[in-house]
Amino acid sequence: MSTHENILSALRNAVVSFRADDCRAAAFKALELGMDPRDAILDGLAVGMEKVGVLYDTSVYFVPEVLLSADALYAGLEILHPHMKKTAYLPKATLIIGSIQGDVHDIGKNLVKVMCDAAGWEIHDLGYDVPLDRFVEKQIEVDADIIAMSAMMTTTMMGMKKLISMLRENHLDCLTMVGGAPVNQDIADLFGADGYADSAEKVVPLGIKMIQRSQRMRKNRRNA
Ligand code: B12
Repeated sequence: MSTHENILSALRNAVVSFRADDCRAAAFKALELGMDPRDAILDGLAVGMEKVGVLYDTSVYFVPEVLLSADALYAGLEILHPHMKKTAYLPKATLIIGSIQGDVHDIGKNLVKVMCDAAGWEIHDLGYDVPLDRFVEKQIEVDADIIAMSAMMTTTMMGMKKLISMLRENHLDCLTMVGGAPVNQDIADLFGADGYADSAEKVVPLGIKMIQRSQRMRKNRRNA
């Protein structure tokens, strides 16, 4: 196995076996060996957490183990995140992000945030269990290009549909992006979202396409 693979597997194992110290050590090793922090986060930490998800779904792990795994993931993320190279993507974007009301799951949302931050975008993170009104208030305050919503439960997912309607009712001209395990493209379309991605690494390319499409539509409307 290559050194690259060894480090990825050390990161994944540290998350799965909830060893925060090992996770920190593997993260430092990744940096020392010049690994792209983005790979270490997405192919190491995030893949480890996906494995934890399977262990939870099959009742091998329960809530305490999952919480400890999340702590290990965050220990590694804290080390890797500041080393991510900022790439000034165009167009520049302002983004509001949060996990929908009733939903405390924030790991996926935080990974999305890390990728957008590395793209040099301005981010307003509202955290988790965010009341729908709070998204609307923040949009009025900062006039973001995109509102990114995360939901990990079928129940909280419905809040996305409501929030999209609330934004339209308030005539707030922003793009909406949805994601999280229970969401898929069909649901995103049904909710009237402007974009959907199934993983954090797809969010920046998706956001760029959404903004460019919306700019083209505005221009066409002006010229019509
Ligand atoms: C970790 C976890 C927890 C942790 C959360 C810790 C935290 N800080 O987030 C704790 C232990 C607190 C927890 C609690 C609960 N959980 Co839980 N949890 C999970 C678990 C095991 C893993 C989720 C995770 O972090 N995955 C790893 C990340 C990296 O993946 P991800 O979140 O999917 O994110 C990726 C993409 O979806 C996408 N993405 C995410 N957000 C966004 C947003 C945008 C805009 C875009 C574009 C993309 C995007 O990018 C991310 C990175 O690539 C899942 C099981 C599973 N298989 O998913 C259950 C799961 C989500 N939990 C579940 C449940 C039911 C609960 C509880 C109700 C359990 C209970 N009985 O108390 C509570 C809910 C509390 C609440 N009100 O929210 C259910 C939901 C079922 C459903 N369909 O409704 C699941 C699916 C488990 C199951 N099979 O039953 N949970």
